[in-house]
Amino acid sequence: MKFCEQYEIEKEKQEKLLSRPNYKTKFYNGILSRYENPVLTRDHVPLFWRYDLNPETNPFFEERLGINAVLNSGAIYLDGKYCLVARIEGNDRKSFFGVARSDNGISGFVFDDHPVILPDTCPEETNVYDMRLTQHEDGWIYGVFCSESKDKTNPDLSAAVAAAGIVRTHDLVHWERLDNLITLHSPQQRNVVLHPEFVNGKYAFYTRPMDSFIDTGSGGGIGFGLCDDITHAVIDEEKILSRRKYHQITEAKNGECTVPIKTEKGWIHIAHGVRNTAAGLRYVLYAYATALDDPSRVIAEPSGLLLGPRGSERVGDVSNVLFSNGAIVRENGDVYLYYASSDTRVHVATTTLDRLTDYVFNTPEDPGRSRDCVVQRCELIDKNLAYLGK
Ligand code: M1P
Repeated sequence: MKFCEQYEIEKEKQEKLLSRPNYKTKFYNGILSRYENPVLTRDHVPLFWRYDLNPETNPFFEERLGINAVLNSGAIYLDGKYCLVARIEGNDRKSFFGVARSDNGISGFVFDDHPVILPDTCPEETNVYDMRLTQHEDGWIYGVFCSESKDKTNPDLSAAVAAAGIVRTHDLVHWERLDNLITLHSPQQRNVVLHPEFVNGKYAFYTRPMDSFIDTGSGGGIGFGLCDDITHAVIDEEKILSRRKYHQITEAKNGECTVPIKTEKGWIHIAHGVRNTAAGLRYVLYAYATALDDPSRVIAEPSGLLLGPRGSERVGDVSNVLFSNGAIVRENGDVYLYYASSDTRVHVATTTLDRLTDYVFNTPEDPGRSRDCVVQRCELIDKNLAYLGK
């Protein structure tokens, strides 16, 4: 087959993918709707990011710079579009960011012509990923992401250091890089999220203190800290708000996922919890709420997971993982939660502020022991049987 023919075939395949509608599945739990198709995959990445389109320099129409996965995406509604800043992982394992925009939030995401080019202010930085986008009340859109470097103090080739990089923009095109966040008492940070409002006149971050690159070690859970100057952000004290607990979904580690969502009853947080299994780590999403007047004070902790990997979502580059970096809340109360499955592709789940609030404030807490869980369930059963007149 000739070069041009193959290009046309690939182009048509991609156009079909990009114009494919998306529908709710039959999944029901009253809380969230799931959708049939992922909203972003590696096949959404423009052909001209991957192929050399000149037949003279690429006679076999071979992919020159392949893409392995499109995953954990920050999300924001901007200029009438649902925008995702996706983590795109090349075949070379390095991640970078690309902005994809859609008119309806559930399908038709198209990448801008170029990936994001971050100012190169950190020569030691090897990899960047997982940007959370915060529309801050100071007028900027901030992106907080993981900035990863080789741990030069450790000869182990896999030893790395994770820090929180910070950029800001007004248009998702021009980005200003600020200093990486410094947390004085935590050697490593990943999954850092900037709160959208000032707290006591300061910038507030959700952190994830960790002793090493993979293990959180003594890090007790999701932290909260304040800093005066976002351009040279330094956090002294990190207060743990969502704690890891034995035999709960957060036992191995947890981390803030989306920017907290403001509701009349409190800030709703969506986070990920990780536990260990014989098949490796399992990542699920959960929710909790904090007080409007003090976003570091937990006021509701619904039991268990909000969203876990199901069906084909369970398989991918890092199987059994659901991870989120962003949600979009519309003025009418519609909520679009973007999540990646198995570190491979991005999906959307939709709900409303009313449903999410009802879930967070009316789902009972995890009582912590099987015996107490069965008592909790029997209370529900007995209430229902009485209601049904049995
Ligand atoms: O592979 C699952 C996730 O692992 C990391 O998350 P955490 O720091 O909570 O373990 C991140 O690298 C994330 O990107 C990835 O999805």
